[in-house]
Amino acid sequence: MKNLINLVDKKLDEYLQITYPEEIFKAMKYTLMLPGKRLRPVMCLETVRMLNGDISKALPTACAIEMLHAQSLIHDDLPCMDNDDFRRGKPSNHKVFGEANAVLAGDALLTFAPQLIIEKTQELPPETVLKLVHEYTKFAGAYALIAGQVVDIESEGGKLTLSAKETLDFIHLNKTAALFRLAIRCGAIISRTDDTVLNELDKFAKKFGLAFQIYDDIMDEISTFEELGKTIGKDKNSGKLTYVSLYGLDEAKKKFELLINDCYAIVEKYNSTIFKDILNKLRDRILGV
Ligand code: GRG
Repeated sequence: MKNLINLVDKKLDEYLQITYPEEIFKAMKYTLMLPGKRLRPVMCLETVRMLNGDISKALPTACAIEMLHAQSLIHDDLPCMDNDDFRRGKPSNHKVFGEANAVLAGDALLTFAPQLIIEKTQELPPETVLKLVHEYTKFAGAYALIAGQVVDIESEGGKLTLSAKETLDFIHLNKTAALFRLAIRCGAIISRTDDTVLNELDKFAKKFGLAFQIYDDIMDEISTFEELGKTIGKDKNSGKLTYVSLYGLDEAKKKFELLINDCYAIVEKYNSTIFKDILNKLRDRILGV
């Protein structure tokens, strides 16, 4: 896992070159290069490895997905969205570079990412590269990531069109699971796997995404700034719709456990210590086993 994280960090730094006007590239690199868990690019690369593909062909895509993730964090922290002053243990992007540059840095990461997939992917047929860019645009856009954020903002204002449970699942399938789906689906596409495997891994990614969001919601209650690198207890204080606020801590833990067990059952069929390690880390932190 550590080797894959180091490889991703090295390639992120290499792909994103600073040039004139330096300020925008510095803002893009600031949040991108802060130490995140790199779960999405690692999952993309590990999917390729476990399906016997060549991870060098997946590096541009894995890094592009981390860029999209960084973009979503930068925009999510803006005063007009979640208004968070800290991210990855440091002041948020707009606190360092100002709001205008933070908006532009997010836009620039969002658009540079597919450019990277197109320019740097080697030894894959053009149809495969087109499929990867298609997946990227599908999951980044208004039918997934943006939809999740819109409904999240609406729900904070008390505007619910669906039931609270349906709203919460909609938000997190789109806001959180979408990028795990993107990462794993791209890994499967690069490995030229068949649709049965792709669909099974996609099912894993959806369940993992929901489990990860419940983990994130529970951590907002039980963790510290030092561990998470962002403001703690914000969801509770702002009356946000979360798995903990809707179901309570114990029920949220039970939901997490069911989802994570489903994830283990799928991963069991594949030979991946990295996926198991990720599941173990989340499970142990929440359930303490
Ligand atoms: C695509 C134009 C466009 C906008 C994006 C702002 C936004 C719309 C969406 C917000 C998505 C968001 C911030 C979801 C939260 C998902 C989540 C649980 C993030 C934390 O992920 P970790 O813990 O973070 O993997 P690190 O820092 O470790 O990478």
